[in-house]
Amino acid sequence: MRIPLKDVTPELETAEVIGWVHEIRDLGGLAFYILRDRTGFLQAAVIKKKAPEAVLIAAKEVSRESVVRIKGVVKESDKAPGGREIIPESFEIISKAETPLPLDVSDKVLAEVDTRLDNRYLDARRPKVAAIFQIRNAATHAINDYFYNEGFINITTSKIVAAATEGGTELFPIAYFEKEAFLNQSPQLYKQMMMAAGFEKVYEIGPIFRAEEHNTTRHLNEATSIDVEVSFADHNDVMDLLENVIIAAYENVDKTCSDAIETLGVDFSVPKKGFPKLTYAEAIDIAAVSIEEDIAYGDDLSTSAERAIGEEMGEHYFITDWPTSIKPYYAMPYENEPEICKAFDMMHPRMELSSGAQRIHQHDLLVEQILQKGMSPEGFEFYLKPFKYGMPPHAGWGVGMERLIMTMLDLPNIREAVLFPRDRHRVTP
Ligand code: AMO
Repeated sequence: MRIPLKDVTPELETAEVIGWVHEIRDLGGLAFYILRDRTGFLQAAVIKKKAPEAVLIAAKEVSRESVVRIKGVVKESDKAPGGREIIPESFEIISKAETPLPLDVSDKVLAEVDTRLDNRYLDARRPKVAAIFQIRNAATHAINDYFYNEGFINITTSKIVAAATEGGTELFPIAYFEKEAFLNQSPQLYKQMMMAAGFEKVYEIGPIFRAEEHNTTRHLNEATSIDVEVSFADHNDVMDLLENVIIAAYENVDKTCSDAIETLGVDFSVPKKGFPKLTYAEAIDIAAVSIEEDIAYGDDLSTSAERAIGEEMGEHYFITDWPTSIKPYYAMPYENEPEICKAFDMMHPRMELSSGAQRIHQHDLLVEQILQKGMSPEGFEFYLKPFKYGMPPHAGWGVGMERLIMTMLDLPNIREAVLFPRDRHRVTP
């Protein structure tokens, strides 16, 4: 029976292992083969004068990144990774890798991001890359658990849609028989409709598609959104929920991924509850004194503005009370001051992680806001109708999964947090 490499110890005396040949070091009379599987490394030492003939033949023929099966005696060894090594009695090449490799898996030669993404299956053999996806898995697991334990219903909504949710521009049109259709930018309209359906607390973790032209280190054309909607809740309630979800994700990573964090060598700490809240007006004031370009009340926050405010804050924080004019039509204006609305962004010092709001639940006010934004209510009929038949007050948010992982692990590029990124130039692999 095959034993995971991390479980190979001298106490076993003998072991059968399968792994990839991560490194080969031939010292003449002695050759080392560092095997790798998803659990770790194991050194195989072939002593040429003592090894069986069949072992010598395979050991000579094998190339890096081939898959091999080795049976042999396990011994202590000070210099080997994990303080032990295996002395092969049999050495079988299960799948030989061609040479040269498209990418160096042992990290001796660092490849360009494009080469790495073109050969993602090889890139993901690198422990530093695998660690990111172990961590993403732990974060996703914790988020699903949190919602399940809090009584949320996990929903799956269609990604083929007839209308824009976040405004008209960033849509990918698709060929859908004789109809006009698009890839969905956000489950926004659907999660709101499920409030009309009486589900009360829903969430979805799924793809969103944004036809943004710009190619940056923090935008993808296909991203993963963690979307939430809650009835009988206001913006403050869902900001509180958002903090809890973020902290739950960090806590599970902290608890279950210490090896992966060590592999990545990142400075990891769980954020503290009670993220500070800045109003949009306060945020603009901070940006205005810190950045060179002009910025005034009513402007969107540019990347440099976000960075300046982030530096000042130094931890996760919220920006609240946005001008109604620059937030989507569905954000609820304050009753006594309708120029500002109950929308918020949740920020990491490096970038925006989430947007959310208490939503408008009154049909006529919603139609008014859609018209105000220069959009046409006709295109939204399926969405607007539920607001006429008993729509509860509700609030929600969306968090970008890749940005969450990118900021959690201080990754330089959002592409590091997704297995097969889709960007302005990439649709393969
Ligand atoms: P918004 O458009 O701000 O809000 O998106 C929410 C979060 O999703 C992530 N995100 C992206 N990540 C990578 N690449 C992209 N192109 C991209 N676009 C968005 C970000 C962002 O903060 N319907 C609202 C949410 C709501 O109010 O419930 C929405 O989609 O982390």
